[in-house]
Amino acid sequence: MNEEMMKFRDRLWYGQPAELWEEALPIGNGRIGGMVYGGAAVERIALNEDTLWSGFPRDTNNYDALRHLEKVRTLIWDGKYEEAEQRIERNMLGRRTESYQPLGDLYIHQDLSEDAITDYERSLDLDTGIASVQYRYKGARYHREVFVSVPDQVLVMRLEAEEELNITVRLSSPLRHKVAYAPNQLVLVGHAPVHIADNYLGDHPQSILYEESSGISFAINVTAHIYGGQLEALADGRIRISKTRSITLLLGAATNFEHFEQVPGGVNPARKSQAVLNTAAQRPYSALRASHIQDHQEMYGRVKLRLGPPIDIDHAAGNAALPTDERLRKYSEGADDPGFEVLYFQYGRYLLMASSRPGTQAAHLQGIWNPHIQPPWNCGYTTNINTQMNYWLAEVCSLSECHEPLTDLIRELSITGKRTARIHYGADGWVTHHNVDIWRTASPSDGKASWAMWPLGGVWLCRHLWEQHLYQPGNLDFLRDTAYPLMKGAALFCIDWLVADSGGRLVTNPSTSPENQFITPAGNVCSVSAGSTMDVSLIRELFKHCIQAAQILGHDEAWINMVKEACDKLRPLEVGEDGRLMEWLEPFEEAEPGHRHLSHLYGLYPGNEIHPRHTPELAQAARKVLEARLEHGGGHTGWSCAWIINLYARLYEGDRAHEFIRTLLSRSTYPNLFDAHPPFQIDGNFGGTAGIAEMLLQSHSDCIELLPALPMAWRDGSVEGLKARGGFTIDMEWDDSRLLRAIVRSQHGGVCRIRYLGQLLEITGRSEIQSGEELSFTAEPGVEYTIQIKKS
Ligand code: FUC
Repeated sequence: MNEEMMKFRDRLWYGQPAELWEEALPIGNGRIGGMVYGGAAVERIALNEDTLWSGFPRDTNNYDALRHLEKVRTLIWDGKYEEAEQRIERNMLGRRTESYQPLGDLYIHQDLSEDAITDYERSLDLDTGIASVQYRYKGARYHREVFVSVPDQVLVMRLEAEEELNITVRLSSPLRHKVAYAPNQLVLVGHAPVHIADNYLGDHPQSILYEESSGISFAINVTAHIYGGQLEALADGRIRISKTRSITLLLGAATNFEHFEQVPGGVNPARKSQAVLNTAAQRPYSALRASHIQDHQEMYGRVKLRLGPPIDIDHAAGNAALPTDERLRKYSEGADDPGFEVLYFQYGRYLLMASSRPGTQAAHLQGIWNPHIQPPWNCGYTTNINTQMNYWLAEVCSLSECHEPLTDLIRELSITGKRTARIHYGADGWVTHHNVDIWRTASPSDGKASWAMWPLGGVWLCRHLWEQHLYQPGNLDFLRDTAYPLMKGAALFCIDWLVADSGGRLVTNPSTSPENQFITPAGNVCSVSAGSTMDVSLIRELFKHCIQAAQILGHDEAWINMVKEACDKLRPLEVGEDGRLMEWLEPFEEAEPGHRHLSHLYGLYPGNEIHPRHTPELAQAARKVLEARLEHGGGHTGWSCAWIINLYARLYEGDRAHEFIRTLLSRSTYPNLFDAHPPFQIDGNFGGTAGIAEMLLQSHSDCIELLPALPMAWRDGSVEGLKARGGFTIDMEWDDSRLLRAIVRSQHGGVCRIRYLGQLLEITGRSEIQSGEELSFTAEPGVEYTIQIKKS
């Protein structure tokens, strides 16, 4: 590939090193993360390991909570919302969750003066998962590349130069640590705090509590391979490498975290990390690189997207050849650049691959990347939108194995959450509130009821189990052994949690609509009432999924009959006098009409209770909510904007959805294309990618819809490899806003109905395909047809 062609690959590139963390480029294997700054004289890679958290397992439940539940319910029925809220905040909440921690930094210092550097470029190639830095120094070429390997579980850096390299390698950590040079390895060992006293305030060491016997400890090990030259261990724990033109550095990292219920201490992290590093060190650089690229490309290459006409290298618009920061700036100023939107889409896929792989921890608010001891919102799992948004893209964008860590998190929460359900609410099943950490804290956090008093986190998470089933319906083992038991546990809690209102309808009490507040009849701002729309939407959906799952599995007839009965009695969605979908049971006025959460639109996206074809009145009422929120400044955080893209896609409003892609990328994106809440929060990246997919393909109702929300800005394009529910893979090509060609591949057989431009499509000449077979057709909208796909 020549240099001109390279510019058109899926890559981020810059003409100067990163100064800020939000300019550095992320690499990761789901477990080890690195932010590559790319300095020529001083390279810094800010490191993370996904099990390095503050704290240790402890009982965070509030044994007092249950005593207040009935009183709170009565206060709410009596309209004494303020009093109920106070009682909850004083008596029914728990404690703050723990924080994800930075691991440390790898520094490479080179003896060169920055002034003599020319032709500098650093980049991240999404297609290979390799970050590179190259430049000339006094005319000689220098090149460095770095990646984190899934197969070998190490970070690998290779430095090459036309002249002799003279470098020192140093490790450090913002946490308590020591560095030593053991034979052939630089080793840093350290400890995470057991508690961080306060967040939001920046890194204040005085508010950090260390207790080395109970917190998590960790190690980073670095070893170097040189080809000729010298390696010398310096007294202060650095290593100096000189007189060689090629160096390979391998970095391993580990903690002694074993399990959310176990006090860390049983394993020696340095030994654990060393063992992995020693195995990798036996393989030559070329083999490490080849296995990494193979693993990466097998997943990354599953989906290809083009927006805009096919690229003609000779006449390409200048955009793709611009450095990414400049490209972002031009785009933010209004330049049309659909190729940049493609880059953002693929970057979302890349980030999920880099932060969530089978066997690792699920991606949290910052994926796996974090330099702070007191990160914003503890870098936790916020389950009232953020954690789920991280996984909206997983199935449709063909990264379904990246979903597995979320399933593990749900499984573990069902264990801690069972105790919380019993202790806090005297309920069966399992429950989770809005903040979760590595210790699988399921109890409410402290603070305000508007965020903490929300026992529906587990119910929303269960949607992700059902989604996995819908995309892979052939995997009945998953449905029977994993999804159904967890969904049933969450539903058991809901059955106990629901209460009847005065009209006999089932609602929740107490209830909030995540993190919004209303004006009470007395004129006060309050968050607590009964039966918020989101609560009942979530519960209805879970009940329906349980009913369908039990039918497929032939399970639990008697229990399911009871669930059906409860489901029928749930409060329905209601439209207020102003034509908007109601957020609460009562027609309260919102305290913040432009609030960032769009909780009552759950049924439109990610849920499917509201649909422009099946429930047009509700869809119209949802549209009104959206417009009203936006009129008052809603959508102002990255994730909120990303949610809006998906909501407009579901309303078939492609141009409106595209407007918010532009807003997300222009207003809420850092130079390294990380999403800005602000501060950095990765959900907007993932939600944005999911939104782009949702505009091109939908499969949540009774059929697969091709190009359901295609904006004018994407008149031409093609996509390969998107996934549809039912186990289908879809390729499409379109031109001048009209579908030219589509290919449907089936993994599991089953019925496949396709809709395009509001019509079900005729598939010329064929009505049946076999499982595993391909079906391609020329799109001629107009005739209703169902493709029956037989099981092979
Ligand atoms: C929820 C949101 C905030 C933020 C936090 C991590 O509380 O309301 O905007 O994203 O999660």
